[in-house]
Amino acid sequence: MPKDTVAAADLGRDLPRRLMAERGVAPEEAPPGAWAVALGSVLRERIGPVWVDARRGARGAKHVSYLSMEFLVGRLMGDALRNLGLFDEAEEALAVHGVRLADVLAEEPDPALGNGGLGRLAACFLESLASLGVPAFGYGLRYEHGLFAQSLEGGRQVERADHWLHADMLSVRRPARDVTVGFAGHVANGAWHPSEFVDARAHDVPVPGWGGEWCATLRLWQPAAHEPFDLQQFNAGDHVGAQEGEARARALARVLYPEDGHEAGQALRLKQEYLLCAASVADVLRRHEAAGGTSADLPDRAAIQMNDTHPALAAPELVRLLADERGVEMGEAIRIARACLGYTNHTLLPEALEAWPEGLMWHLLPRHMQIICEIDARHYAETPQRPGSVIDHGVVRMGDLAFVMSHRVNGVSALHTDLMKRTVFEGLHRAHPGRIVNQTNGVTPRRWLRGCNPGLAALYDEALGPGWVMEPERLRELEPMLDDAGWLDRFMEVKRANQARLAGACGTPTGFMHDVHVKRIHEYKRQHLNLLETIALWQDLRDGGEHAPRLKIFAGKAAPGYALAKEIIRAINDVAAVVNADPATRDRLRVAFLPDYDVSLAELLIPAADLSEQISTAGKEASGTGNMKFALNGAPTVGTLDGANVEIREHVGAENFFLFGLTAEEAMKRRALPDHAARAIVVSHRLERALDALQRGAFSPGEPARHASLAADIRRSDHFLVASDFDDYWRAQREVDAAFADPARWARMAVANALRSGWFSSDRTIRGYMDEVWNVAPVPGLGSR
Ligand code: CBF
Repeated sequence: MPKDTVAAADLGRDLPRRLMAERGVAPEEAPPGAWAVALGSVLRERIGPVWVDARRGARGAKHVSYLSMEFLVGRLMGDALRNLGLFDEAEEALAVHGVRLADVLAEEPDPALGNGGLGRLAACFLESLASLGVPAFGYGLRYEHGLFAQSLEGGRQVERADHWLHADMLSVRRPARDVTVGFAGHVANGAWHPSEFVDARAHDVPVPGWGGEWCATLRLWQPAAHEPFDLQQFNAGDHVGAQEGEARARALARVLYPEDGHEAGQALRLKQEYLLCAASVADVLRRHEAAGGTSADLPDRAAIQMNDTHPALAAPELVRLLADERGVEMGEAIRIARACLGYTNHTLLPEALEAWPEGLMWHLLPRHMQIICEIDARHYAETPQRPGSVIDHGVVRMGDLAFVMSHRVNGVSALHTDLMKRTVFEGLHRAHPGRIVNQTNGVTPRRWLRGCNPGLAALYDEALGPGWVMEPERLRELEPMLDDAGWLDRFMEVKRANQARLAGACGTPTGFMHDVHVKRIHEYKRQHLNLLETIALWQDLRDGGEHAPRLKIFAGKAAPGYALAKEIIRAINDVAAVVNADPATRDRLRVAFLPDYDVSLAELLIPAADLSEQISTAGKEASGTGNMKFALNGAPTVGTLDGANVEIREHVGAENFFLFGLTAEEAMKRRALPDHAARAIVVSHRLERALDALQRGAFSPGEPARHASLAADIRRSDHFLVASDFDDYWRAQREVDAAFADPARWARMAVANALRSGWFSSDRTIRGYMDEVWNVAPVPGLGSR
């Protein structure tokens, strides 16, 4: 267990007291929700001294400021208890009152402050920074309703507002850190005079590191009206209009990713991004100056990371604050900003690389546009290679802006970084060789192994002692266990217990291979490839084929405006309804779509998985982090050579990975053939039959044309090469069947994956950023460096 440096915890005494103080109820009548509030309050008290000490200890040291529009943190209290070494004590203190800690922790809402990998990565990074003892702030927005809560109606995705803030257990309001942010207006003599103002209110979430010795801060900005209430308007009878300012300000952070198919949505998103950047950069400068820093020495004390292009406005904002408000010469301001800033690219999909219309930018951020023009002109003049312009065809290309204004730009897996250099950033890479570096993603083993898989953690503790959680590469020391049948049995016993736990929570059947495909629903992630294979498998079983009994589990959210992704969800559910009801096959094939995929559901699903589906079109998934979590929890991958799959396969061994599909290079060539889909379909009777069943309404008898467009899309355009990869995917899946049919072989594969995936720890990734991007060190005496 981690060293308990937290004030001698007497949770047995404090929890009931706090229950009465916070909720006015006695222990014997308290529901789990009331206990959760009490636990949150006690935790804040326990974390407080560590947090304050960390801030004091970091004074004068270089800080990392991680700017991200998403922080998919998941429930926080369990993690905090574990990292502080208070988990067992909390369990015992509650058990005295007949209450289960698990039930109490389940009362904490899972904040949907992110959409997918990029947001979850940011959360892992903060925890690793805290565990390694690095002074660090995460900066994000406090979305009132997060992404959305997903439910299914008739197999269709329905989006509802997520009301998570009713029980935000750990955050602390910091009014002294509030910032006022301006928009629009005009520029006179190089000075910006905004015409609108919004207050960014600071809410701090503590992120204690492993061992309870250090704590990072997640500072979330909540917008509020600068002038919330117009008394004169109210008294004149316009009672609602008098509060309009408040409604407008709150709209800024009501939801993550407001629909941007219209101008109002675009403006809202741009304002969100600027709100984050303006408040955070102001806060970074305030901290620096409060510690006696000057503009010139900012790069010695502040590393500012832009998580994707979303916070790219941090660059012109920092230049503005230095040049306009502190009188630094423009060229010098740009140089200082660049020395502080780093940019992480997370995707090469053209539609995901932000480009803001110039008109909108001039209207909302006129001074920033002037500065961007200045940056662009200077960059053009300084680079004889002429790599292209940040402002191009009426839009501001935020990827290029972030690149030009960063001293380091990184990709998130070896393949992705290589593709960055060869495709989207080819010109900029030639102009600035050495600026692009790779930092392969990672995940925190505290949450994604110790926390979500206590059975497996106990096995490791027994064999290695608890220290592996900060050094997961030590799991390789257990490789001799690959030849120990008894140990392999115990490992698989844990897997079965995790499947029973999932069954208890979600009603999934046991006794089947758990084949799990969970992530955002997107064509490039190819849930529809898996679905077509499911249909083909069902057809083959009905024809008398023999295959390992499988439960195909899908989960994930589709962006509200992404019609084809929603269509895929509906098709999965329609297929599930037919397949699950078929008495001829239901003992060998089941399909489940689990609604409302979030961090908490992932924590249940991943440890229960036998097989990890990572089947994106090669070249499209920047890295993936789910792939790492599955491998770490002992689920071999069926996957393409895409993103970090490539490195996972290298680590776990090719013999423990079910590879299929075109490589990134081959995929690019294949796509260039105008009739690539037709060519693949004509030679695959199996694919033709599965597509035909979907297209003719075999799974939607009441509405035969329901899935015709999905099938037609594959037949006609198939940009993501579902048809071209289908047969090889089928082959790989049959190899899975054969391996699974041999329990000893499967157990070895599962264990090899688990023991060899320690490299994919976010601690390793963070050390890479510390050395190659941020040039920061842990505070003396802390961290395992
Ligand atoms: O790098 C983290 C993740 O980011 C994404 O989710 C993203 O939002 N662009 C990518 O799609 C993932 O491949 C990547 O792992």
